[in-house]
Amino acid sequence: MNESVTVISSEYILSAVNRKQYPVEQLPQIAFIGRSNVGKSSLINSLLHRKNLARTSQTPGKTQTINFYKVDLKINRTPDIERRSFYCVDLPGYGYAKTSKANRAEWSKFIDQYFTENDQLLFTCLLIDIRHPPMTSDLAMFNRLVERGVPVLPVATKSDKLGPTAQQTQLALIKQTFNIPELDVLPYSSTKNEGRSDLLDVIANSLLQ
Ligand SMILES: Nc1nc2c(ncn2[C@@H]2O[C@H](COP(=O)(O)OP(=O)(O)O)[C@@H](O)[C@H]2O)c(=O)[nH]1
Ligand SMILES: [Mg+2]
Repeated sequence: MNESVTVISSEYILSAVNRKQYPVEQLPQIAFIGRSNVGKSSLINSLLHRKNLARTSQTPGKTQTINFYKVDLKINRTPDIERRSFYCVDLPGYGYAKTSKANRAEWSKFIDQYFTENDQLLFTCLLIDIRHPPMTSDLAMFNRLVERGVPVLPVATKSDKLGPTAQQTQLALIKQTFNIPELDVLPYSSTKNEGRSDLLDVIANSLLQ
């Protein structure tokens, strides 16, 4: 069997601070969101096999932007080989302890603008650090997405930090907190690229539908 998904190319397109600045070209979108430091930039770099496309560890408090990356995939599903393009959309992180109320409200509006009436959005990866139970802000984000009808794929980052048994315990805990017995949480390690082919498969299936 030769079924695989390959990233042919990826490129940074633009950073937007409002809706008017979103790319003109209409492509399906897959978004990534999570608390700051959850490993979002690392995951995007790992997924796209790029060392430094999404900048890691940006200083908190800097202007928050929505970053669009255009990705071309080769999807090998015997007997067909398909090509598909999409935007990988890097959303600003949440959960800085130091963030003011005003900044939080601003962020909220900004994020809602992205999620509202976005026909191009296929699903959103909600990143949770596998070592910790989801926090209140994660649950709030999850509920916000569900309320807006956005399909969510929970991804447990930094899976290399735990052994197999502890991983299973934490994945179950995430499912329990989000109350999603029917959904799978995808473990991902950006340092080992574990979970990469699974995530590419989910993306490919979604693009082919
Ligand atoms: N061990 C390990 N460390 C990771 C992983 N992903 C991210 N990190 C580390 O976690 C920190 C935050 O990562 P970053 O990608 O900048 O997080 P972001 O703020 O969500 O974009 C950095 O020090 C990364 O090296 C991972 O899969 N495994
Ligand atoms: Mg980052």
